[in-house]
Amino acid sequence: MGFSAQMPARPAAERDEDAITAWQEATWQAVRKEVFADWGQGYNTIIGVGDVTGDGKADLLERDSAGNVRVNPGHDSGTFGARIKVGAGWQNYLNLY
Ligand SMILES: [Ca+2]
Repeated sequence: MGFSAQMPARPAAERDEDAITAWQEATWQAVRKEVFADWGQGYNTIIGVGDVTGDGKADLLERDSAGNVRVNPGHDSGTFGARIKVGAGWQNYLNLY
């Protein structure tokens, strides 16, 4: 059908590569924040999923290679709380969305 779920068939006509690069070098560097250190070796998926805990704050969801799924509840300060196991048996799924 001429398209891929991963790559668009052609770039957006409105895409301004110079503006994107400038944003990445200036704005993104100023606002990015380390939320965890030395993290992720045991995880094969880490995604921002919105609010799954119901408190109105965005959370992180991660899956380890054994298929366990955990959520780190987001805080107003831009940090995340300790992980909470919310599922198991998800190792056979290629992706989580
Ligand atoms: Ca939340």
